[in-house]
Amino acid sequence: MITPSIHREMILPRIVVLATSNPGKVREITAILGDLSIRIKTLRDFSDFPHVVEDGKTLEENAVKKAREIYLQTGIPTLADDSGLEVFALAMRPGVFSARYAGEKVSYEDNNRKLLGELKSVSIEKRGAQFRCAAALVGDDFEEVSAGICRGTITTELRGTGGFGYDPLFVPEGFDQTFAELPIDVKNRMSHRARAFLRMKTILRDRLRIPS
Ligand code: ITT
Repeated sequence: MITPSIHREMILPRIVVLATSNPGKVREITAILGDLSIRIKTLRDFSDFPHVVEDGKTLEENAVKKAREIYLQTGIPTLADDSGLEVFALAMRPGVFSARYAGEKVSYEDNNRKLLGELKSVSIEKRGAQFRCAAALVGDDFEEVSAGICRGTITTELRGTGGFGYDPLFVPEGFDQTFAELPIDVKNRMSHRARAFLRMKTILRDRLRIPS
């Protein structure tokens, strides 16, 4: 005979909090995890959540910190994403500082303009870059991290209106369009975030005992 607790595990989707205030990330991550039997809550579902200071030296440290602090507030297994753009000609900058490259409280446009300015005299062959994403999952007795990278080049002008952040400047390897010009399902198949969260799917299934 099936016991009530086992029965509940089999039929109720697990709830997971996605600890990001970036709507672009929410759209992408919910699509990437779409076939997993979980219910995703975002920070908007909670009236009061702490602002997490991102003072880690690496994307991994920041991702774990964001997930850990929200998990401690909610008691619900929490996912977080910390990502950045690493430009080879700029010694991997802006990297962990991608969100505040042009300063505190700046717009995506400000960051993109700054990047174009810094690369003004760099030829197209030397404009190689990569997006890197660290995904973290924190729960009762575990902290897990998975990472993903997507290589490409930085254009000389802004192109496209989709996506967010540096997407109008980033052409992924094997394509001619920027992430902001490509359909979102194409980005979601091969981006840094797709790669990190595809690995995270296996971890989620294992840690939260989600049936395949
Ligand atoms: P949360 O911390 O609330 O998740 P955030 O926007 O502050 O949101 P990050 O600290 O991870 O996120 O900052 C990463 C920055 O890198 C982000 O603001 C973008 O400018 C850029 N970025 C990250 N992923 C990107 C992507 O897929 N496309 C374009 N730019 C991206």
